[in-house]
Amino acid sequence: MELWFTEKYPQGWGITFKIDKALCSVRSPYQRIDVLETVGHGKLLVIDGCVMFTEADEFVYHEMLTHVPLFSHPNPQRVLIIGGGDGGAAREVVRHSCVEEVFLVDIDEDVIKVSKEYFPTVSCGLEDERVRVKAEDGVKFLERCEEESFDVILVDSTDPVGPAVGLFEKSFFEKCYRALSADGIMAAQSGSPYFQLELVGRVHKTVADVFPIVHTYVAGTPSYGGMWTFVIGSKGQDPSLGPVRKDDLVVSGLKYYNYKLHVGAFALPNYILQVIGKFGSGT
Ligand code: AG3
Repeated sequence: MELWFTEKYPQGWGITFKIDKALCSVRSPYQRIDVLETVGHGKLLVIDGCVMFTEADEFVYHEMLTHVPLFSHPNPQRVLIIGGGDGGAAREVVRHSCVEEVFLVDIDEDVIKVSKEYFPTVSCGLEDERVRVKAEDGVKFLERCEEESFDVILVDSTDPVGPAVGLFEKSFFEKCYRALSADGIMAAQSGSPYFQLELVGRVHKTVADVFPIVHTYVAGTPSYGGMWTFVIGSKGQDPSLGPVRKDDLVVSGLKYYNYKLHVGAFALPNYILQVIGKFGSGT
């Protein structure tokens, strides 16, 4: 018997993996979490039927969510990750020696537990002594924190269904803005330009209502069916102009991000420029 897992996207699309065996299935108070051993892509983390990552290509998403904003900031010392309980984003953030303190706030403690048990090469970021992990609602955490508490905020959420809905709302981005320092930067995953084009446009415009400098950028993520988008909002530096720091981190083991790619990731196809309202503006 052959086992296959398919994440079903709208319009009759799907992303399918051949599965060796199912390793774990947890129903947390918030969502269903599954770990599957694939035949060709290592272990796969699935939340509510959506692919979170495979071991084979998680580096693309995690490096691009983190290093684009972190290298756009002159001196990121305090970083907040909302979601990201698997630890992949934290693993990338702590590569930056200027980072002094990282808060990781994920609503679902079970994601953290499952990742620690099944994905040690991803969850290792949570073990760094600079990282403080909190299992709570990111929106409530932001409401409590003082103004200008963080230099960089990263939103590593699931799709805007279930517990992540609030992480795509204007009021959430306003809270991020308030919690960011004067030259602070926020980056968030903003969906698939093939399967969720309306979402890509909506999130960009929502962030543009809050931050003075806003861009959408892309990366090639096979396990999400092709390209993926991220939105970045900045109070000071324009991240699309390229990295403002260059240190030896990039040559010391990153698998996707490099300085040229940082700039190149902001070059968008016309159909994406159209939905974010930048087509024809020369950007
Ligand atoms: N964050 C989820 C990206 C969204 C995937 N969506 C989908 N497959 N429909 C991934 C978490 C990794 N830390």
